Amino acid sequence: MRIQSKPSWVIKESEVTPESVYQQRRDILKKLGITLAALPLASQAQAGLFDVLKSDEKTPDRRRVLNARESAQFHPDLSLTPEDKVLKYNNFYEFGTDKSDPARNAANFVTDPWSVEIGGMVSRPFKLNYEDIFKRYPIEERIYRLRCVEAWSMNIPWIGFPLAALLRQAQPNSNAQYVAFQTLYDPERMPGQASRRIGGGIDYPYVEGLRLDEAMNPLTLIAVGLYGKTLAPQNGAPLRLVVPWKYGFKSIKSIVKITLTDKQPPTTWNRLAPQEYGFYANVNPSVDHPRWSQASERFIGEGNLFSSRRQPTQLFNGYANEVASLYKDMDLRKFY
Ligand SMILES: Nc1nc2c(c(=O)[nH]1)N[C@H]1C(S)=C(S)[C@@H](COP(=O)(O)O)O[C@H]1N2
Ligand SMILES: [Mo]
Repeated sequence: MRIQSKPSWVIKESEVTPESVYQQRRDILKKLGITLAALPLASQAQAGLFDVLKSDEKTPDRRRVLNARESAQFHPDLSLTPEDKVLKYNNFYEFGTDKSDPARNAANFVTDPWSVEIGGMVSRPFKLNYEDIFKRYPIEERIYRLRCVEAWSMNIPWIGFPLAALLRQAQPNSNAQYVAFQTLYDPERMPGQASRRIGGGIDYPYVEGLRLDEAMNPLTLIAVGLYGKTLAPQNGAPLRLVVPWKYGFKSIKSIVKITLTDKQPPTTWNRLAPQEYGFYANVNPSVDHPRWSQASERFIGEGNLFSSRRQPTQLFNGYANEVASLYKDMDLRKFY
């Protein structure tokens, strides 16, 4: 993996960042009590973070405040999508196919207790209980662009930890080349899994996959929160993947299983419409979806959806310096 001396997120966005939005972000984080930035990571992992989670203190929307170290590295100057849009404009077909469905239908989704099984071609398979995440992995805040294949995008302050940390702990063996992910399957708790009408005709559980080198890339995040709090159900509580250089459908929500394998795993959207959605799904302005262009995107920011600004799509969603080398000998039109 090649580490660039100057990552792309250091370069200022071409769009002017409205000062008010930037200031608002700082204020939000302050208000949420994100004050542990000065503490060394190890002591955060041992003390503060877990204590915060153990406390019964919950916000009105049942999310808990997370004390995460703000990472200055990741897009500190991006203007954010307002939190209410991140919470109300979602894709989570287990809770309905309309963008407004998940917020409503997932409101009472119970994610406690929760655990994830890590297994397959590893020497140390293990079961990770949700609460243990905060003891084992230092979490940090990273602002990432999220680019949906439907040509809209958001900038979101995620809280999480690199997937690589978890994979290293499982010790993938030398045959492992891919990582498969699986969402919870429970039709009683996920109405879209019980009804083809509500769930859009997907064969559940929702599954996704990455090549092992993609999974190990330092950008690839397991997110446990956003906007200073634990994830809302509609955003994939209690933990989901975030792969910022790929179309949003790769960022699988509410994960219960992670399996190392030697074969490219099946993925939900590829299985449903292979001509339209590939395994790689790298954001690419010059590889169009068969039914629409990917050259530009609607940025979901302040104001109503129809006034949102159009902006050019960036190759690998703006993360080319960090990930282009993963695909250097590949035809990106063929491996879309
Ligand atoms: N299990 C599951 N994960 C999923 C989806 C889904 O329907 N089910 N939708 C995907 C799509 S298409 C996108 S764009 C993102 C949306 O994430 P957000 O609602 O948090 O913005 O989640 C992805 N993860
Ligand atoms: Mo998407």
